[in-house]
Amino acid sequence: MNDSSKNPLKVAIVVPTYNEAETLPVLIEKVINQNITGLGFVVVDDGSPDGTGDIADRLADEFDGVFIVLHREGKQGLGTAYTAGFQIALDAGADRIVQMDADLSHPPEVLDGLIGELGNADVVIASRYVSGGGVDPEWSWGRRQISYWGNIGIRTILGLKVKDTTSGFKGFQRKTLELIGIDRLTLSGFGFQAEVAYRCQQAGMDVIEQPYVFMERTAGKSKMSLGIVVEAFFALSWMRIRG
Ligand SMILES: Nc1nc2c(ncn2[C@@H]2O[C@H](COP(=O)(O)OP(=O)(O)OP(=O)(O)O)[C@@H](O)[C@H]2O)c(=O)[nH]1
Ligand SMILES: [Mg+2]
Repeated sequence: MNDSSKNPLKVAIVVPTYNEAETLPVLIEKVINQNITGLGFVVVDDGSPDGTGDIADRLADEFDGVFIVLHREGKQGLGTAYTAGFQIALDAGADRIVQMDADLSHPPEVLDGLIGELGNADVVIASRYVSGGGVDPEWSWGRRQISYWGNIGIRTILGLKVKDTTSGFKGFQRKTLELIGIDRLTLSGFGFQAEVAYRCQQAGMDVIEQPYVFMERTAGKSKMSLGIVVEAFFALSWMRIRG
């Protein structure tokens, strides 16, 4: 952690990592290059065997501002990584909190607009499924169909207004995370993203979607698994029934 009083924290970028040694430094550099006022980082690493945690510590030492690295023991899932990271960002005093993956699927160039829109909304979701958004042109027809229809399925199950229900690229005003109660979020994997969108809608938050083009990871490995898909389907259905 490098806590500089010269650069007080306003915008915290929360990044969960598991074996992202190649992409994390690139992501951090690209985000820094966006020249965001009051920028800080929270990285939550689950003891990545490839040394991502050490790389995060080095990046934190080099950064002139708030950069907190949480080291957890063993892979504990995306959901708890995010909730732990959100809590750290709130405790550090961030006004705006942005969640992003480490694998460069989420283009940092979108950040400026996304953070700016947080002046007009409680939540801004970077979205593949609004005009101007999209997915990697290299994606096969089959992959596009799975993503598109999976997303429609989740929208229907949860009755969500938001178009991109599983986007992991979102910005929140501080009060939004305080209101939805991050300690009651339970899912991991992409189900977590839909759960957050659902809790925001339930809490009556103003949600804006801003287009972006999702790019496939070019390094490292996906942590997506059948277990995550099954969890999302059953847990989200149960969530809707229970309310
Ligand atoms: N700390 C932590 N981070 C995780 C865990 N699982 C995934 N991540 C991170 O969460 C982000 C999203 O994970 P991905 O594997 O890219 O999952 P995805 O984007 O749904 O799947 P792809 O589209 O295949 O990339 C990445 O930055 C991962 O390193 C975990 O158990 N713990
Ligand atoms: Mg990914």
